[in-house]
Amino acid sequence: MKLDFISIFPEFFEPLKLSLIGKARDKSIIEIGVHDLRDQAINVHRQVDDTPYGGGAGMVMMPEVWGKAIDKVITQESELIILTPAGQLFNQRMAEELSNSAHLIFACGRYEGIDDRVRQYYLNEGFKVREVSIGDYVLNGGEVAAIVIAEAVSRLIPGVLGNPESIVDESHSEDGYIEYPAFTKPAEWRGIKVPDVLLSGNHAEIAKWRKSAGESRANHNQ
Ligand code: JBZ
Repeated sequence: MKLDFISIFPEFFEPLKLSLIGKARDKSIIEIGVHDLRDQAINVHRQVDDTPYGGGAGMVMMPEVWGKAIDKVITQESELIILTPAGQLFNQRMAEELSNSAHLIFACGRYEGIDDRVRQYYLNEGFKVREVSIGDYVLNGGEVAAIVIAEAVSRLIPGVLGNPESIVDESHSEDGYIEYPAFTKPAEWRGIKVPDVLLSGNHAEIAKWRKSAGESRANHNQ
């Protein structure tokens, strides 16, 4: 899978050199491209934003600049992901869908967003386009959101995770499923004991306890 990130802050993507994603890049399971939007500016000021038609606060990112940047990386197999707080909420089901894609392009906006004609244009040209948000809170731009999505998606690609079994059992692997709490040694810490059943060796009882503990954890986190 190829992942391209377009942003005015390419340095935001340095963490993708680390850990499992870094290793997957070394193994060529995933390929990552980071592109400075400002390299596609159309004037000497290297301007990427302008005042909104209709007035109001903030600036809007210019369609000509985004069009040039996207045209450089897009192909018939690309999916264009525009990060915006107005987008569809990202979840594990969307991560699974996106993990089947050969090429994801993350358009990371700042300011009040990207001129909507960019979305309209690539949709009209027949490309897969989605507006996505990672949650109901305010961020300064799409970069952190894009990294969240890239991590959730890339760990679903065969060969990225050390132990692929963990994928099927973990929280959110099915809608509403929350994993049971975990314990390791010592059996008592600061006066708090590990539940006896987990030390019993009775695997049927352990499975029962874990199911119930996962359900109550899901409930108290509501
Ligand atoms: C997001 C226009 O740039 C932004 C600004 C905030 C923002 C995003 C993009 S994506 N917040 C979110 O997913 O919450």
